[in-house]
Amino acid sequence: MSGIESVLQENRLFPPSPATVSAATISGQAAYDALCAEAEKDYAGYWARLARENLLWQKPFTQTLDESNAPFFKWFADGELNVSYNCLERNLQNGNADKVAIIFESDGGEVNKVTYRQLYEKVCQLANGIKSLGYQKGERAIIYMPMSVEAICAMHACARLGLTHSVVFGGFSAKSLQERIVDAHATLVICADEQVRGGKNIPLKPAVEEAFAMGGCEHVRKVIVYQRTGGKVNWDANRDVWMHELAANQATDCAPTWVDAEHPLFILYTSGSTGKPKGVQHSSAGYLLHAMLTMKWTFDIQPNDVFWCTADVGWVTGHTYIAYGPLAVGATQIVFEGIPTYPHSGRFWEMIAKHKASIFYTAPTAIRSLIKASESTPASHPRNYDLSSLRLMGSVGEPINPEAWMWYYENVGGKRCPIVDTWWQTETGGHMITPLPGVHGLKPGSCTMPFPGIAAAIVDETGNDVEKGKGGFLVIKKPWPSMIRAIWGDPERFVKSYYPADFNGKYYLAGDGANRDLDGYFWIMGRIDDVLNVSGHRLGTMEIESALVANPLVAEAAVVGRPDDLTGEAVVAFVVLKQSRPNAEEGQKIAKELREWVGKEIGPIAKPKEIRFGENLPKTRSGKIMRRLLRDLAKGAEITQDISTLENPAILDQLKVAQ
Ligand code: 6R9
Repeated sequence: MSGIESVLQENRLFPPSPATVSAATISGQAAYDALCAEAEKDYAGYWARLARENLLWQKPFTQTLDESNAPFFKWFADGELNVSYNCLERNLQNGNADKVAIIFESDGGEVNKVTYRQLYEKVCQLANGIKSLGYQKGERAIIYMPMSVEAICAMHACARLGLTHSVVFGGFSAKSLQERIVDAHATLVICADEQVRGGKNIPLKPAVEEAFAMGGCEHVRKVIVYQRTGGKVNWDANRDVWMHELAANQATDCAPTWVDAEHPLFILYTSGSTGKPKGVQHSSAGYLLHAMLTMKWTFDIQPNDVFWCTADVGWVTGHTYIAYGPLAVGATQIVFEGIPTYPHSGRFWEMIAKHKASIFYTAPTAIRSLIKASESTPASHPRNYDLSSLRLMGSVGEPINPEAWMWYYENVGGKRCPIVDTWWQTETGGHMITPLPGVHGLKPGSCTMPFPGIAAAIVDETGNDVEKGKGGFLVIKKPWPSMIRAIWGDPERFVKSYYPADFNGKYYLAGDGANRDLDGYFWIMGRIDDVLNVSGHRLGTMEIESALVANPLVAEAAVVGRPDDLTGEAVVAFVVLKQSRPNAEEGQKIAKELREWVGKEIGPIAKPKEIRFGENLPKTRSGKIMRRLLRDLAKGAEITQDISTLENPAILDQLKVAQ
């Protein structure tokens, strides 16, 4: 495993302060060890206890883990519950009815606070509206909306009725939307007229219409439209319904539809190493259990906290740590519509001060861009804001480099606030490896230790444990409640992707390389497959390649990542055109065109940062593209590897230059 055996040099250790330890829900090493020991001794019993203590069951489960059809595991399968009930009625019953659930701040800075009772009523009215349109448990709804209270309501209205939702990030193109509508066989689409980001209105509904025009979406019966801006939209009176009109005269109560523990709460599409995006299917009970436990143990949520996760509901982080986790534990949370740099790059710090956020959860890419901004625009430096309300901070989405960690720790957290660097994935549902603030000493850049009960390990190609200090494949050795249940419609791909036979078929293969230091701390080294991580967003190289070759000008394309100071990784595409290799000027024009094309095919996040043209791609005599070579070329590294098997060495010179 070359490249991930790097010996780590990070020796700084930040132990938790005695005050943090004594105040924390999981307080001290002994408390953590006791939980791990309990899970070790009676794995199913441990999760069963937690599921009984944390979830509200309509019908209690008697069976904990069903492994009879492994790796299609089932948890708490004969129990019945409703996820939205667990997040909303729970809070009406336990004295939180008038507590603020959501502090919403719009892109332009307007603030709207919603209590648990108001949220419950809004969700119920929308759910009743959806019911009145004839929708029933088991159908799928696509949600294509901006960050808003309404998007969270849409997710909960679906959950309340037993509809499986699939949120599509508002930055995805019409084509990506169409693929998801078709793959999920959705019958309902919930969207907005437009979204507002960085002071600009960006249309959403037209993308829905474009998606329909591509065909294959005939199963969609209705489109519910949230009026965000009042911008002009086309209207199909038979199909389109305004959300506010649909909800207006509905009852403010809506009895939940009880579902099985394993009922699919949602499908979320994510990039894999091959082909089209995978529809990651999650359960109801196991998923919610882990969302709650991690809110309680990782974020150590307390009644007076103001929690802020800056993710978008279009990603898994926005599902678990905005739409479900915080509500299930009765937290007050900030939901932000906009972007960190508008109207100025002190916006995050300004909002923390304004709303007195106490827990702040963001991504390394945001931190890096704000470091850069605070250097060029000193007024946006966190030191200019009162961040004394913060007590805990988190990081997610990609490895955080120690420099960014230190800056975050010193300048945002004032050296007082522990940082929980949480490693997890769309497929895992919630945190898997993370410090607990009252337990673990922190090392900048390490996600530290497994969450209690999570059997994380590092193995070699044959599935054997590697020694501490050595690199290998990150695996989870035992099934856990919030794990992916299936790839929607493709059980074979599920087994092949996550339980491949070469790792003896028993362990969940995460797709990340990792290293464990001599203290047992985990260090994530990044993906080992053809998945890139650009600004914390997962992109499959194959997906971008297929988008490129779908362009009439392109004969062949190979996409690799190269390290980028700001975005972690950047997309570099090597392209062979059907016409001859373009000169510099022509090349620039075509590169621009291809970038736009990829933006249309997938979404702006997938646009290659750089496109290089060659008469061919470097291939072995057997015709395989030499990707490792391309990676070296992309980062401008000297070519040291053996190129004797290369069919056409002359083209290397062409591919060295960016156009
Ligand atoms: C939650 C989320 C998952 C991939 C994962 C890994 C990377 C996420 C990380 C991290 C190092 C962390 N990743 N958190 N790497 N340290 N704290 O991001 O889900 O979009 O599915 O991405 O992100 O490579 O495999 P998802």
